[in-house]
Amino acid sequence: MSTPLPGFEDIGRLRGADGASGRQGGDRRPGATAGLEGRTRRELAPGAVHVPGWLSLDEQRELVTACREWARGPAPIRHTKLPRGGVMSVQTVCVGWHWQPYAYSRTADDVNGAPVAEFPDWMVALGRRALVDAYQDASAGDDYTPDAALINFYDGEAKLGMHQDKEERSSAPVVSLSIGDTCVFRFGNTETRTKPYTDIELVSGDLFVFGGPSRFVYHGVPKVHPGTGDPATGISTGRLNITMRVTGLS
Ligand SMILES: O=C(O)CCC(=O)C(=O)O
Repeated sequence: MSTPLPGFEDIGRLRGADGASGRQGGDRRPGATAGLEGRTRRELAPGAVHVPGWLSLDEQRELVTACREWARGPAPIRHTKLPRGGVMSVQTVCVGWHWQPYAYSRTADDVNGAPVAEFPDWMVALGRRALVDAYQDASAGDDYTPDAALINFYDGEAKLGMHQDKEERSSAPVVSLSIGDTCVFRFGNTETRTKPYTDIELVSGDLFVFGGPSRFVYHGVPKVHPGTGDPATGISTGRLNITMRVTGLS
């Protein structure tokens, strides 16, 4: 078993090949439904699409490895402090641009002032492929160049309140990838934090895209189901979520 990285112990532990539970196994490529019968692509609202089982197990493992590196720093993962004194239960590290309530910057000024890690080309490619598959349109990703990602880690108690992603100066879609424990994802409306909303389960490997008329919908994570993830992803406990965005900043 790998040694947890300093300061990153609570983001689960990487397990070696012998640690694979096999619970998830099978073909996890886009469109595959191994062990997850009935979970198929669904458009929740115009522009908002859930694609279950989109990431293969290998892709999830690779993303976990990359996120673990980013979480180490130079601007390490942290519980974000809110302007009124609260602290988010979710832990977040950023790539490309650093987000702090409620703006983006190139340095992590509310952490240690370090420059944010560069947004890698492979993640741009992943974001483009996500749009093609979510929207079932071969050209949907052509103009999509995400330049910021927020990487959130949820332990069994963490939640994320209803909010809009609106610090970006672009209305390009948000691409969301989930790894680890299953959560309840609440997808609401553009007007209020309250009903009407739809609760869906996001399972490890799921893709969720919200763009077009759904881009500024309030959304949140009211519940994580501890112990539901597959340690073979590289996360033995907890949930990782990666949202890619286009900031529209230069
Ligand atoms: O964890 C999730 O699924 C949602 C994350 C989110 O809403 C955000 O980072 O703004």
